[in-house]
Amino acid sequence: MLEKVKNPQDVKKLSISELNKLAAELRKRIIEVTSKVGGHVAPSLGATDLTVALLKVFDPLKERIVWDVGHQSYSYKILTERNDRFDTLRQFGGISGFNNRSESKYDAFGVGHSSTSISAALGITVAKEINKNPEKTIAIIGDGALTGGMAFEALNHAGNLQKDLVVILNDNNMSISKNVGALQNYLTNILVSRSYNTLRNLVWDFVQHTPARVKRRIILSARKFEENIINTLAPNIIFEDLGFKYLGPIDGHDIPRMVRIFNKVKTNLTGPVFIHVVTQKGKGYDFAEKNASNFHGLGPYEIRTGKCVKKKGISYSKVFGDTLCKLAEENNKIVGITGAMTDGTGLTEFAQKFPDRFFDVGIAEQHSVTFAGGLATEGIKPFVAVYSTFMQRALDQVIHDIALQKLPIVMCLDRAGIVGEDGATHHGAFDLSYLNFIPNMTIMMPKDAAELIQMLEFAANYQDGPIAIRYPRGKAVNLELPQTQLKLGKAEVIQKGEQFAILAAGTTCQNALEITEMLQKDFPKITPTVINMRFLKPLDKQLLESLNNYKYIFTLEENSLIGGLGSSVASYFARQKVKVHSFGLPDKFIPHGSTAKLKEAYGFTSPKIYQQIKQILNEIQD
Ligand SMILES: Cc1ncc(C[n+]2csc(CCOP(=O)(O)OP(=O)(O)O)c2C)c(N)n1
Repeated sequence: MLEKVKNPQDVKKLSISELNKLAAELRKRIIEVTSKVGGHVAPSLGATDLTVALLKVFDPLKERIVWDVGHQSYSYKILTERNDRFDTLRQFGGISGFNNRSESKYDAFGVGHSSTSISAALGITVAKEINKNPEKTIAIIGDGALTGGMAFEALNHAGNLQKDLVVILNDNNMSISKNVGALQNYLTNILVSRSYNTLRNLVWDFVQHTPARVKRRIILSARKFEENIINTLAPNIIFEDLGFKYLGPIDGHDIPRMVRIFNKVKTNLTGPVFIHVVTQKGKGYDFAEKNASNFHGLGPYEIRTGKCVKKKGISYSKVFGDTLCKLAEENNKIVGITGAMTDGTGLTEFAQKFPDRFFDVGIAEQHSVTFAGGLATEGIKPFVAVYSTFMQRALDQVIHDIALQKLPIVMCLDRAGIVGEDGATHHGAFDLSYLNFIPNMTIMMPKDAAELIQMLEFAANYQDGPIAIRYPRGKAVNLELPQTQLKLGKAEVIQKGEQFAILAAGTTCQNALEITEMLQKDFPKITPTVINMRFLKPLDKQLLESLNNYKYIFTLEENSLIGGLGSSVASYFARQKVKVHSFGLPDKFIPHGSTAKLKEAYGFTSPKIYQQIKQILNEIQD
């Protein structure tokens, strides 16, 4: 069937039984491709029936459909003219794992970070009205994404504006792991009182089909009936109180029912509508249903066994999690905080061992930081583990709530640098830049796993302001260099040379060592000084001063070249003769692809960096 269904117009021609068949084929296709390239399997399988029903009723080029995060939209991608490219999912030069306006006219809004869909869809709705376009706009948001502050801000605005916005809640009771928070408890309560809602929808259905003359009287009576009797069976629907018409809960795998309700919404209802759809994460693939959290996002796997193909080594996240457990055993003031990323940040064991000192705050990075600030004012030592890219959300909280008050929280920024297949929305390309300009910040960059442990121990005992520690995704490396003492604002000299120095940030120390080896083969007379900077802030100015009479300084960092180590070192030497040449990430959004391919394409491998250094040295020697 997928052979002949190329676009949403083709979906519209299908009968209900054909739609069910289409959903089964979509699932098969998703499993086939993701088993080879990895990806967000469980979210996309869970949203497949919903996608089919949506496209049966709505026209995405007219109504516009905004997905939240976009990780659940693989079926949508396949049905919007991307089936022939679906095998290239998340690979360099292939289609993205999220929605992207530059990839397809069907993608109404670019996504990757959570909780943006209602805001964007509301903007589109208002723009349509200004442009005299009567079509509705649709936002699809998960229960996890609904825990994010932006979603509440948008609901608040939308309920007041009363425009034709349709919000579909894809409620599977899961974020990446189990969803948390009072709102999720509330959604579960709604499910429990399902019979109430069924009855209520019957009343609304009936009202819609009565002549206008009697409609008003019936609505008034129905409201009274609802207030007096039915509300005693169930909680008030919060979304109705916010100005939405609430429909649901609806079985998100019952395609005919969804088609009926979406048709009703399309033709009969105006103003903001909230449709509560209940789905099962991973639906249709046994392993993903049973272990939805593992199948949220993963690398290639074997379809028959559901097992990952690649063996994972010990990651930096695991080193962080293990060390924090150890530190928390010694110090009962230490707490761990994450924003819906317990597994990803390595805090699973901490959560089990210290349930009273662990807080998953939901997809609420801003809140996580200020919450930690509050804890710190009372002498608690919070470690906030957030991916580098998601901490972008909390910039003002870091500046205003933490740094300004010099509160000693520790921000553990995982996934710093290039992250690979998740692409531009997920690379940790900016943290050094967005933290560097903040007064009172201490910024540390471990060169390897052993140094990450040292830095966490240092941070646990540091009381003089906030600390950020940034480390990359993936397998933890140990450079097996002799361990030296860690002192605030002091770099580590790995090799003492003369005239040329390589200053490396964090794990680029490994590149510095590889480049040094290559250099000594081609230029045996040159011995460069190799420095592990350890701290971007405070910058080791005493050490920089000792390099004043050098000819060339090369800096390495897996961060944007604007605002990071290279910028700081270049501005320090601005009035000196020494020339600073910086290697890092360009002033561009880096796309998706394997980390190895991306580093190759953007010149960030040791041989490629060395080629440029060699050229510079050849020019000097000429
Ligand atoms: C700001 C931000 N923080 C964290 C994430 C990581 N993240 C991606 S999907 C997800 C869970 C989303 O849950 P839900 O919206 O319920 O969708 P589901 O996967 O269950 O369908 C999280 C935490 C993100 N994308 N953006």
